Amino acid sequence: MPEWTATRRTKHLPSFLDDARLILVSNRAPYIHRWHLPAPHGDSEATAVAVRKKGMDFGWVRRVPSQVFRLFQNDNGVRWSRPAGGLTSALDPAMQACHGNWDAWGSGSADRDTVNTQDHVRVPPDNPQYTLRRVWLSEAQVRGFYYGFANSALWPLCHLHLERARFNPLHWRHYQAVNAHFAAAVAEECGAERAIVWMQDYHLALCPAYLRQRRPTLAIMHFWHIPWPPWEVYRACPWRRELVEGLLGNDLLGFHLEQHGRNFLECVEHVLGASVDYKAGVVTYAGRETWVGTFPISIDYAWWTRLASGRRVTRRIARLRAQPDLAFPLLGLGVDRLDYTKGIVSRLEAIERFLEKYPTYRGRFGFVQIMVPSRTQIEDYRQVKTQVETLVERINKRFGAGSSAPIHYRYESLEPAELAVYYRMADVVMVTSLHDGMNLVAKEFVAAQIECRGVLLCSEFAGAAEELDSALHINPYDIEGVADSLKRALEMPATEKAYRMARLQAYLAEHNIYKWLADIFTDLARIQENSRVTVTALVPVAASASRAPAPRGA
Ligand code: GDG
Repeated sequence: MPEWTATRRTKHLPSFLDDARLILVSNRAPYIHRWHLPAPHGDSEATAVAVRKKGMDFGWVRRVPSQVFRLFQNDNGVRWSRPAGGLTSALDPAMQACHGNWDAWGSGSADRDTVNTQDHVRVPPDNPQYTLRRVWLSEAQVRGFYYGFANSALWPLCHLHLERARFNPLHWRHYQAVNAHFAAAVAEECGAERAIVWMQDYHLALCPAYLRQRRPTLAIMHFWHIPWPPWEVYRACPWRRELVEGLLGNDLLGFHLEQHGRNFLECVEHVLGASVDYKAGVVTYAGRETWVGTFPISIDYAWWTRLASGRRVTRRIARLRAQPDLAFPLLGLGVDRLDYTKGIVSRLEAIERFLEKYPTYRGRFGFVQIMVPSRTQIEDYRQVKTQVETLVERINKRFGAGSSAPIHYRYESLEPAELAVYYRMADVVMVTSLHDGMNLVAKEFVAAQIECRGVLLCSEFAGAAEELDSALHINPYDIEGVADSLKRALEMPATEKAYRMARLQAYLAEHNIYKWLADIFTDLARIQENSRVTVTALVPVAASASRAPAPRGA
């Protein structure tokens, strides 16, 4: 029985929050509403294209006011969905347990039509637990801030793909403006109440300092979901000073791995010449302290296990297994947002090498690659898609016979229940990230392995590898080595597979998303308590071990 359950978390949260309101802030929203038919104000280019393609005339729709349009639409006119991605899938269960308030960009075509006058909507739409406040961005802001600076500069920079990073001053200006816009929305949301603001990720690096200017005494913390690069790479960013200054507006800044935190501290020291206590993990700059801690994110383990145990899943597996294109005795699986950091091309190359080197597996081993569309407006992402599809075609041509092609490729977004089906059915899951903050797919697979018969191949460059020591660790740059590890996984005795999987499960059942939350809030409480003591005593308190963020896995 895991120690940290949703119920226990809910019970303990008020003491962590100390009656303050929790406001979570991220770029991506956990729920998106879309018009099933085109919206009257035509705010979705995708919908417009779909309508054009189908040759339908929805001109009349655009001429009626939205209130009237909504009467025509009825409930089926608007559909909601959860975006794919680690941040929202990890934090939604946490927010459901905390009943806080989540502020995020409203990007769906029906988002404006589903909020009240304060831009609020209760979510999850089918079982409301907390309030989502939608923040509106213009198209130019989305291009400059989201596709531009966040995903074409910071993302590649933090994942060590310097050659892909584009540092464009216009994108930077949009990034600044959007961060200021978020800070204003959050300040308004806090009102005069006591609140804890929890920022998320690389889209909002400047927001903590902007918010601090407006509300100097607010408790602000931030979780950085991706790696922080070493100084030698980070220094390439023309706005390296502004970014770290922005993040030092936080009281607490969390990373998945100790190494990422250390990289951050080194960058702060180099760029700002700030005073850094590496042992305690604290920066003193401009008269205030920012604590840096390590908190490896996790999943709602029990939820995934329950999902995978359902009778519908069992029936669906039987149906899929009966399909001729999946009727292989051994099945591998890859699940990723389409991203060059996930090493999908290397993975396919390793599978090709495996089938070439070990011909007895031809016709006996199939591989399902689920690739979720992501950042499709960025050229680098379109190129990876083409590379992957070319490789899939080549492998299937080389090793396919009749209707049974070894690679079964799905380029689409799937519901978690369908993902659970694949996780439970797989003999092996390949996580081949070239660099990854954590990788939740690795953890979800473990939770869904009800029969303990699958093997996890986990890249040593994914944060998950640090905790998941009973997985087979692989180096995705070593194609030959990955091909051999795949063979080892498939030939592993059933008892060893079960032993390894059971160990991983025991670890994750305890180190789940609720423990992650508890660790972060306990640490924030410790920091706040200490700063209260400091102020009351009016004497400087030296950084002590007791104030240091909890060690990893503690
Ligand atoms: C960042 C960091 C870090 C997958 N297909 C669908 C879908 N998913 C969900 C999975 C999983 C998530 O997306 C992907 O997890 P990752 O960890 O690979 O996430 P990134 O998007 O790269 O996120 C990463 C994470 O933040 C958390 O801190 O682990 O290192 O890069 O949860 O289940 N979700 C939906 N449809 C799909 O088709 N809705």
